[in-house]
Amino acid sequence: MTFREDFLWGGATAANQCEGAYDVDGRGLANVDLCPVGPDRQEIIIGRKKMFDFDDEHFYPAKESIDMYNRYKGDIALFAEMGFKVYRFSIAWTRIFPNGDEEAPNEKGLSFYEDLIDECLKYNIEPLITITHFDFPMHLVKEYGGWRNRKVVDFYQNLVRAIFERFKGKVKYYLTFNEINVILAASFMGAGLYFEDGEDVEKVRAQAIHNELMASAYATKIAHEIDPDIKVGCMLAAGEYYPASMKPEDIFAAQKANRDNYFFVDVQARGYYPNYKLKEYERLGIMPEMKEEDAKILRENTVDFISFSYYTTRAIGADATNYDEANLIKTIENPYLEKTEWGWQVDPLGFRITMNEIYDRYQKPLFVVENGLGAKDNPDENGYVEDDYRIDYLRDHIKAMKDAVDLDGVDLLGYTTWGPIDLVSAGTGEMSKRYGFIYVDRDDYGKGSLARSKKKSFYWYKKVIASNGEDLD
Ligand code: P53
Repeated sequence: MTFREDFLWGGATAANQCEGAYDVDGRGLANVDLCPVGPDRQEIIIGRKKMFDFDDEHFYPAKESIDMYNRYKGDIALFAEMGFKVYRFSIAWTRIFPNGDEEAPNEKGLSFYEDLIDECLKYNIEPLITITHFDFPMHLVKEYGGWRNRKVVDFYQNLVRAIFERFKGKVKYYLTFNEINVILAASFMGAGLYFEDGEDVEKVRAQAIHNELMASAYATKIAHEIDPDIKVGCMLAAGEYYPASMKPEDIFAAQKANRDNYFFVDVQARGYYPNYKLKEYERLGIMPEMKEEDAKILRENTVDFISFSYYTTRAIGADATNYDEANLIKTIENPYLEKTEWGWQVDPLGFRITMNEIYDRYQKPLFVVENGLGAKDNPDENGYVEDDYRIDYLRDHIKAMKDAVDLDGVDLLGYTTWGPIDLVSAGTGEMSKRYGFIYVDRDDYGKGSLARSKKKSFYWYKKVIASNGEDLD
């Protein structure tokens, strides 16, 4: 058998993209609540258009999402029916600390997640918790300027301490930040950063990144102190950059782009800033402020494993200008690859390449925590979807993952597909960009019964899990 006997098969979601119930049981307002569907979304999530409160002109899909806050028992029962070994979900920071800077956590928030965890454990599903999946309290945006402020590192420590203490003995796997490198592309959604005109964006961002890296190291430290059995992982939006040609300048551009992403993991997995980044910061005059203890904290608290999302590879050239606007993370068109309906390039071999690159670089266990196809579905009158396109995508990627394990010897802990149940898209806010094995009756503007139904891929994935990845037909 290719995959280890205890291989963790499952699916992954994020609080704001599935829970809804944005204002109940004391929950505070978060950045992710304020990202509307439609043409303004892009400017808002990158931190260029200000959206600090709801207005009447926009539709905000996270307010209700797919109402998993109220329906999680039924949804987890469906995951269990597919045979999930693991369920990756995230915690809404504002359920635990509604403003972010309180002294004591909100009991209703903690007990909601404890119930959710217990529901998983009932079916022997291992909970894998993302501590923050783009989530950030709006109070900390307005009063502290988001992750640019070092005080936020302390607030984050309060959050993780509350979580680790409460769930001790029940939860073994944690991720500190979802797609930590998304701060480069979407600074408001990824890190609560809004940029005023004339601000040195790169400088602010470098400081925010440093603060997040410190928060991540402190979380690892606190986790291991509270419960030595906890495994903490970092999480990268992965996908190798290919050079546009064999021209050395293009190769160099690709190396630079890859380093800009791996920089985060370099610090989280090795415990220190790589020279190429220190030199770049010096050159640009944007070296973040660091405290005396920082170097030691980073060095002593590296992650136990490396997790990442993989949807596609990217391509870059030294003089390229034809960047594809469909992608939040920029890429030029790769003529050798097909594209999805949303313009994401499909590249299963790139998955194997990416896994090898990460494993070569860090030599720590890997965990694939997102992969999948966002596509339009056409359900019949019973809500059944014949989603062979989704099955094909997943099959090809699982095969590539098998090769990475079988032929290249990558040490792999598990695989969770993105959005096992249809949910709101992070990039576009649409509901119609569906990833699920389970269909949810809801459209881009909140119409629909929210009823759940099984797609063809539901039965397929069940078989994949039951055979530990051997039966992919
Ligand atoms: P959607 C950009 C690039 C790579 C992954 O994305 C990204 C993004 C943000 O769109 O997000 C991750 O929903 C993220 C999930 C997200 C998923 O990929 O735009 O961790 O929250 O839903 C898929 O199709």
